[in-house]
Parts: sequence; C-alpha cells; structure tokens
Amino acid sequence: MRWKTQAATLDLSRRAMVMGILNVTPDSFSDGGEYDAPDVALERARQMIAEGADIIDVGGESTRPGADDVGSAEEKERTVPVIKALRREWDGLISIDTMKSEVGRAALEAGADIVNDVSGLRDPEMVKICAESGCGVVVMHMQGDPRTMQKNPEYEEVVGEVRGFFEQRLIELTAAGIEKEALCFDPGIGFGKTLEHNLALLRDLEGLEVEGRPLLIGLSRKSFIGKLLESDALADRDWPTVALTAWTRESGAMVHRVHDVRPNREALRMVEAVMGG
Ligand code: HH2
Repeated sequence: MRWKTQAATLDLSRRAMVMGILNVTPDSFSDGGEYDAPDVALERARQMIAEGADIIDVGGESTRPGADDVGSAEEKERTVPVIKALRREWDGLISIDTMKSEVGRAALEAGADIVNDVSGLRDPEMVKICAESGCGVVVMHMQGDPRTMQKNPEYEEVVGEVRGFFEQRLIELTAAGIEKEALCFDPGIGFGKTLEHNLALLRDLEGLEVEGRPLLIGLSRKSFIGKLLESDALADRDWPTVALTAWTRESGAMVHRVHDVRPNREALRMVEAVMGG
C-alpha cells in the first residue's frame, strides 16, 4: 500500500504512520489555547517529532461540534508561520487541517505536503489546488457541517454509507485530476455520528477499504471515549485512545491522528511485531 505526496511516496504496507496533532487554535476541544503562539506551537511540534511523529498536522480552526467559523485570513495567520518555521528545520511530512482552499494553497506554498480536509474537499477550488500541486489528500467523511453535525445524525447503515461516500469521492476526485495514489480516506469519527455510529465504524474498518487506499483514523481524546467511560475528564481519554489505536491498527488503519504521540506509536509497533510479516 502506497500513499503519494509531492515530496515522497510513502510505503504503508507494514508500518503505520503517526500524525501528531498541532492545534494552533484558541478553542480546540482537547488542547485549545495551549499552542496558539507560533514559538510555542513550534516547540510542541519538536516534542512530537522527538517522540516519533511521522506527520505534523497543523490546524487553525477548531472543528469541534458548535465551534465558531474562522475567516481564511485568520486561519492563514495562525498556520502559515508555523508551517514555514517547521519546514525550515524538519524534512518530515506536514499536513494542513483545513476546509478552506485559500488556506490550503497558502499552506502548500509554505511547505506543507498534505491537505487534510474534514469536509472531504467540498470546495471545488480545493480539488483544483490538490490536483495541481500533487499533494497528499485526506478525504474525511462528515455528515452535515461542524456547527450542526451532532444535532441528530442519522444513517440507515453507517458503514455502507461511509464506504459509498469514499467510492464516490474516489471517482469524482480522480476525474478532476487528483491521482488515486494521493488519496487517503478517513471515516470521520465523531463528525455527524452518534456513539453507536462510531462503534459500528470502528468494528468494521476492513469494510471501509476502497481500492487499496490507506485509511486514516482520528479518535484521539474524542468525546465518545468520555461517554463510554462516563467521565468528562479529558485526562481520562489518553489510555483508551492507545487501546483503540492498537485495535484499529490490527483492523488495517495505517495513519493514526493523535495528540499523545509516544504511547500510540509504541502501541503500533507492538501490534506490528505481533502481526509479523
Ligand atoms: N478530527 C479533528 C480534526 N481534524 N482530521 C481528520 N482527518 N480526522 C479527524 O478525525 C479529525 C481531523 C478533531 O480533533 P482536534 O483537532 O483535536 O480538535 P479540534 O477540531 O477542536 O481542533
């Protein structure tokens, strides 16, 4: 299994990748406001790289349910200086977590390698930018939009519907000029999904694989973990995250978007050692 970005073609056949989350936002649900100054953000990125992150995912807009919209200019101001500074000192992979084409373009110009779009590239201009640049692309499934998505999500059969979305986007995006090998799909845990929907998706990750494209999973510290634990404390969500990282690796997820890099990376290596091959 390969994933192509303009910088490199990544071999994902054996070793899964860790995507470390760098939220340069004042209001992200789990770490908002902690890393929103560029030098503090850079320091956090260095720490995640030292812990073994393969990708640093820079985000300038919170997508938590009910979050306020941020303008493109502000989102660029938050993310571009961090990407530029990180690019100067690190040759690993940088992704930009954005739904806005203007932000995507500026981030790629600043040195990002991957566009991570939780809307699955709804903006046609984003499709164009990705096709022209040859960047890696994460296409995430979301029912509705961040402001309203958790109001009353409904599916007849969630796994089939998410898979259908991946199949359709693969056809549309490749027809628009994005290489198939650049695509990575993500079921969007918590994005327009109830606890039961999230669990059904996690239970059947194999059922989500489309044409050999890699699956990314983002479940780190998400609220369904709090629901299962019957606890609101974010600090309680890190160990369950590691457990689910191991589970999802065994089920085939090859990119893991996490806050706490080291324990999740170690869990991946343990599972991979047992799986062999
Ligand atoms: N989840 C969040 C943000 N971006 N991208 C992908 N591909 N998959 C995800 O599951 C995903 C994502 C939400 O988490 P976080 O960034 O920690 O919080 P916030 O949205 O508040 O910034």
